[in-house]
Amino acid sequence: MRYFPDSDACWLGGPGAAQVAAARLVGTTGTPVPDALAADHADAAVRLGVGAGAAVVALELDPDDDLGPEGFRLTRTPQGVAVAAASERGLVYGYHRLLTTGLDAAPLGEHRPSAPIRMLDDWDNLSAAEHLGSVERGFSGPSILFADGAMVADLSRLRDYGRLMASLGLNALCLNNVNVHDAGTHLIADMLPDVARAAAVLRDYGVTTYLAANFAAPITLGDLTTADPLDPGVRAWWAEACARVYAAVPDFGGFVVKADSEGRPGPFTYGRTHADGANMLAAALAPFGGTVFWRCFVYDCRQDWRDRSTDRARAAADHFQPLDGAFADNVVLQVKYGPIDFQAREAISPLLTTLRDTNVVIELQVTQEYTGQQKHVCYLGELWAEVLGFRIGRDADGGPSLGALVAGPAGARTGFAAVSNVGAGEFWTGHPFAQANLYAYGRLAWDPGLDPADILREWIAATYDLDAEASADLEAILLGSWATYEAYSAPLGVGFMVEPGHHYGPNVDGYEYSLWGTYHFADRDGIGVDRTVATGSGMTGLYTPEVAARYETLEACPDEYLLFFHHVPYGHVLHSGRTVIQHIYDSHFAGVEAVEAMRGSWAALRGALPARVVAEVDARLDEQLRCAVEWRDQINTYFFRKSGVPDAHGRLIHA
Ligand code: BDP
Repeated sequence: MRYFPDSDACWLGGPGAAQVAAARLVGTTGTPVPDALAADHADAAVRLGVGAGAAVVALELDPDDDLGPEGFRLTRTPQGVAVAAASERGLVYGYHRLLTTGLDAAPLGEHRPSAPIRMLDDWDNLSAAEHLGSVERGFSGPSILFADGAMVADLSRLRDYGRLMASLGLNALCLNNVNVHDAGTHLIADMLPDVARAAAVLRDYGVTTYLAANFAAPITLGDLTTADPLDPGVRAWWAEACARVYAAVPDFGGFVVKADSEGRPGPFTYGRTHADGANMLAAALAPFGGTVFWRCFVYDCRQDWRDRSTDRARAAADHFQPLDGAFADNVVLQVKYGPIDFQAREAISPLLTTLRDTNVVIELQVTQEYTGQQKHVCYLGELWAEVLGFRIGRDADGGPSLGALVAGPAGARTGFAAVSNVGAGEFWTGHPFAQANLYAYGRLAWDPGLDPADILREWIAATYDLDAEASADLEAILLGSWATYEAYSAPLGVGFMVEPGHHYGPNVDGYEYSLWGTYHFADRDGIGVDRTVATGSGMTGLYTPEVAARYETLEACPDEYLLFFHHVPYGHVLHSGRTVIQHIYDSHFAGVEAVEAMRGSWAALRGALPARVVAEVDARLDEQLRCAVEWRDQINTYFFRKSGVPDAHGRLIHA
C-alpha cells in the first residue's frame, strides 16, 4: 500500500499521499498530464487498485495564468481538487504539495515562492575514500548518487529525492561536494553522460542540476599549467568546458564554487580577486544562461588570532564587502547565515546585512554537523525562522527581515541554499525525525514568513497517521529541541567546544590552541570573544550602523550573543539577572532535564509508530541523553575549575 517506495515513514508515503494516489489524475482543457506525474500516479493507482469513480485530481495548465513561472493554485471541485499553473513546473510542485497534504487538507488558494532560487547542495563525494567519507558531513548512510568513483546505475533513489524536493518546491540541486577533489572534477569532463542521466531524472520534478566545480580544473584535468582567471587560455578552457556541459545537459544550472578556503584552490594564488574568479566563470556560463554560486566561506584556516584583523568572523565581510557591485549579473554570492560556521547559535553574517548591489543566497546547513549529527533530535526550523526573521534595523522590530532581503527584488537571482541531510539510509535522514529539518528548509525557502511550529505540525500530519495525543507527543519532542541542544552545548553564542575533526560531542579546548580561528578565550577571570570596535576585533563595525549598535555594548547585546561579541568576567550579570557562570551551570542542567522530558514524551508515543521507526529512535535518544550528560559534565566541571565559583545550588559533582 505504499506510494513512496523507499520508506513508509516519509511525508510522501504518509496518509495524504495514499489519499491522492487513490484519486484519478486527469489533464483538463486539453492539457496532457506531464509524463512524470502520469507515470508515478498510474503506478500507484494500479497498486492501489483504484479505478473509475474515485476522486479526481485535475491538472490545469494555462500559460496565460498570472501565477508566475513556479506558482500554482489549488481549488476544490465537486469531484476532488484541481491544480492550476502557468508552467509544468508549477503543476509538478502543486501536485506534489497535494501528495503531502492529501485532498481533505489541501491548502486551497494561490501559492508562489518567495524567491527564485531554492537550492539544495549535496556534499556527496565520488568515492568513500575521499575527504570525510562518501558524504561529507553526512549522517544518513552512503551517497544516493555515487559509489566507487562512479555514478550509481540505478537512479531510482534520486527519483524519489526529486519527488521530495518537488513536494517542497525546491528547484535546484548541486550533485557533488563543494570540496571538489580529483574524482569529482571529472563530472564536468568524461562523466558528463552521467550528469545528463541525473539531470533527466531531476527535470521531471522541476529540479535544475548544478555541479560543484574545482577552480583548478584546467590544471587538475591535465590540460593547462595555470588556473589564473585573467589568463586568456584559462578563459577559453572554461568556455569550452561549458560548451561541453551544455551540449550534454541543455538546461544545466551552473556551478557552485568553494575557492581559497580550507585548502581549495582559488584566485588568490594568482593575485586576483574573488570578483575576477567568479566573473571569469560567469562569462563562460553566460552564453548558456548559467549561474555561478560563489561561496563567501573564505578565510585563512592556518592562522591564529594574531591581531584584530585576523578574527575569522571578519573574513567573509573583509573579502567580499569591498567587491559589492563588482560581480556579473549571473554570479550569486552564497553566504553562510553566520560569520563562523553553522553553529547552533551565532550572530548573523554582516555580509547579509550590507551587500546591496550583488545577488545573494543565504546558506543554511540542514545536515546536523554541529547540532547533534542526526543522533540528537534538533529541530532547526526554529533556528532558521529566527535567522530569517532577523530585522536589519535599529532594534529587533525595525527594518526589513533577512528573509525579505534574501528574497530580493523581482528578477534578481536571490534566495536560499542549504547543505542537504539525505543519504541512502532507509529513513533518508538517519534519524527519522531529522526529516522535519529537510521539510522545514523547503517550506521556509518557499515562504520565510511561515511559523516553524506550523511547519512541524504539517510534517507530522503528512508523515505519520497519529491521533491528536500522539501528534502532540511528537510535537513536544521536536519543538524546542534546538533550544535544548543550545542549552547543553557551548554557552551564550561562543560556539564550537566540539571534538576536532568530526565535530561531535564536547571538547572545550579542542580547537582553543589550534589555527582554525574558533576560540572562546576562557581563562581564570572570564570568557568570550571581544569583537567590539572599541576594544576588540572591530567585527561589529562590519554591520550596518543600526545593527552594530545592537551588539557593540554590553548594555545592548542580547544574552544569547553575549560571548560571541564580548569577553566578560564570570561574575558579569546577564539581562536575565543571572551571572554568566551561574547561567552556564543552570543551562547545562536544564538541557539534560529537557532531554529526559523528551524521553518521557517518547515513551508515550512509541506504541503509535512503526516498529522500524521506533527501533531507530530508541537508539538515538539513548545516545542523545548520554551525550547531553557528557556535555553538561565537561562544560560545568571545566568552568568550575577555571573560575573556582561554586554552583549556587550545589549540584556539581566535583565541587
Ligand atoms: C564546515 C565543514 C566542512 C565543509 C565546510 C564548508 O566542517 O566539512 O567543507 O564547512 O562549508 O562546516 O565548506
